Amino acid sequence: MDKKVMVDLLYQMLLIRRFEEKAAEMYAQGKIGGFLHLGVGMEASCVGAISVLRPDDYVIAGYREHGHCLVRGSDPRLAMAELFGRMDGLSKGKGGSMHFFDKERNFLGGTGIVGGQLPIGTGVGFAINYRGGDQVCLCFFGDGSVAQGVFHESLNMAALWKLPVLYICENNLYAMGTALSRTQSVTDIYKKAEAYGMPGEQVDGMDVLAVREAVTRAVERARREKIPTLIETRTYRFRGHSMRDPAAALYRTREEVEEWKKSDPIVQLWDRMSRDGTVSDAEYKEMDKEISQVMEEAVRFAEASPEPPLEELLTDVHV
Ligand SMILES: Cc1ncc(C[n+]2csc(CCOP(=O)(O)OP(=O)(O)O)c2C)c(N)n1
Ligand SMILES: [Mg+2]
Repeated sequence: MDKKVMVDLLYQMLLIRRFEEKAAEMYAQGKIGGFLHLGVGMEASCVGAISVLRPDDYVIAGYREHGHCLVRGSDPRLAMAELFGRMDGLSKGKGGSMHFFDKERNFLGGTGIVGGQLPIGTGVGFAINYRGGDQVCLCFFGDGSVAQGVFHESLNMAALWKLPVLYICENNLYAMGTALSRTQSVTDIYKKAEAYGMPGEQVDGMDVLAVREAVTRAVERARREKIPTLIETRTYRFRGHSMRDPAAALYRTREEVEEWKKSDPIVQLWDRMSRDGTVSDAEYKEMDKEISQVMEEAVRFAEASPEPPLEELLTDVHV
């Protein structure tokens, strides 16, 4: 693979990791209120998938969406300001962690309702066809969404109406504190595609190159032939469900977490690239330093941004 692409994938994953580590730090200092769900450990899934897209394609995701938005190209300063609840944030500081939105980048959220993005993503696919476009929509959701009726309704309609949508289930094996095996009779999510007559594929969600490859094939199918696909990325969150679940020790063992950390997607790609001589130690350190500066600047920007004024209270509100 082209060196530039690999370096970019590494950069994007590290950018997301450092953004979220900084967010956790700011949350601990009381600078971020409300919910904060981090995807530390899951970066390969959104980076591998979204790196395939054209700028005019669409992305929609759930509430663990910081990475999806950043890899789409949103400004980390605006993202941090959103977490801080400030006026210059991606959603004018009124959405917070779960409601990032970036119209210019066709990033359609940030959804707090589990599975809420599935019918919306399906509608985006319908709109693309209706307008005669050749864009695709990547619709990301967690394994917890699969138990929702909208998952099944959406897949059925997408296959029936030939919608250019990729349904990407980021299967991190837990929905809050509930293991997937306690709620699903079939835990290989990709197999559910078969019931709706669309291709289904499971991919190692800790391997950014594997995700990119699978998504490249599915995007081509959606763009050229209007065939939707269900992709299951097997992944893991290294931290708790949200910042309110820091230990995550009650529903999974420490050993399990440590085992998954061995396949950290950033370390994996970095190991591979350093073995191949694609990136030197010095280049990696330089990249990390540059990203750390981006995060410092993002925090400065967020702190300097004002809170939304009272007049904004009822703007952009859908009733
Ligand atoms: C419709 C609905 N039901 C319940 C909740 C509460 N809730 C928030 S997160 C969550 C778990 C979802 O897990 P999953 O889809 O696997 O995503 P993950 O947190 O693992 O990324 C639940 C049940 C909600 N937000 N929306
Ligand atoms: Mg989950």
